[in-house]
Amino acid sequence: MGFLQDKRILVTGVASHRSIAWGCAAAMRREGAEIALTYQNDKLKGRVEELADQLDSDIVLPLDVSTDWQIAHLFGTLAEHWDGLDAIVHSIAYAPKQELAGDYGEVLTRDGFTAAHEISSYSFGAMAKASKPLMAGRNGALLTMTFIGSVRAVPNYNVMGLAKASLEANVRYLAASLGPEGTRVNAISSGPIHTLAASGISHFRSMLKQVERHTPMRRAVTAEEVGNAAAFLCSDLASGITGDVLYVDTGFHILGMG
Ligand code: 0WE
Repeated sequence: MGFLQDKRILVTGVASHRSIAWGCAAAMRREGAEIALTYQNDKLKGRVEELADQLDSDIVLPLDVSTDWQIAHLFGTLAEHWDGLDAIVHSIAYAPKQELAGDYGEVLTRDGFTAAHEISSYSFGAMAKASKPLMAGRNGALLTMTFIGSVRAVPNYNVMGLAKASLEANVRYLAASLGPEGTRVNAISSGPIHTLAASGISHFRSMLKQVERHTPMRRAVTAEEVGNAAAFLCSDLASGITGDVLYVDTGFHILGMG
């Protein structure tokens, strides 16, 4: 029996079989969870439905986090399928592409800042709030994905770094808020992974190569490895862990000069 047997878990952010969210959903299914997936737009719908099929799931719902009514609608529809929800994986981020290349002080705009924070951080709190009726009182878990650019100045990561810092603060405030309900809230800080989202980023490949050369384990982390840690954090095995950021990055964050 898997360690997520009989858990119902909503996974957002699946765009392809390389997605971190897919690594999470697959690991969670392997451990016995029932999975529901969301897709961001009609272009991704068919692909996500095929992936859901591989998880024996037919709960595939639209979610674009840029409006509150879509978030409300998601949990309304989910409640027609499930009478409760045990965990949510939030694997959603966005900044305008032109703000993820070049010098921070040159490429920053008000609109880019707003979009990055709204889509990448606010959406996590909004989902936590909207899911409360389904999640309260069942030892639930919320999980989001962050990156070391939240706490270090990573070249080109720019305004996404600010948004991830906000997201990590969101994890702590939500953990304090929802702890009394029995809901735990955590983040995984993943090392860089070559996903569909990453392929839209200039210099990503050279940065990945550099991490592979220097990180203690001399290789990039995989979506499967992030998925295994995600499955653990959403399970009762992690019942004493909340408000925290777990680095799943083949050790990169422990390095100093060298
Ligand atoms: O958080 C991220 C990137 C998320 C992301 C990706 C895109 C691509 C397409 C956010 N917004 C957009 N906007 C788009 O238009 N990562 C942790 C991956 C990443 O992105 C970087 C990285 C790493 C690592 C950008 C610059 C430098 C390093």
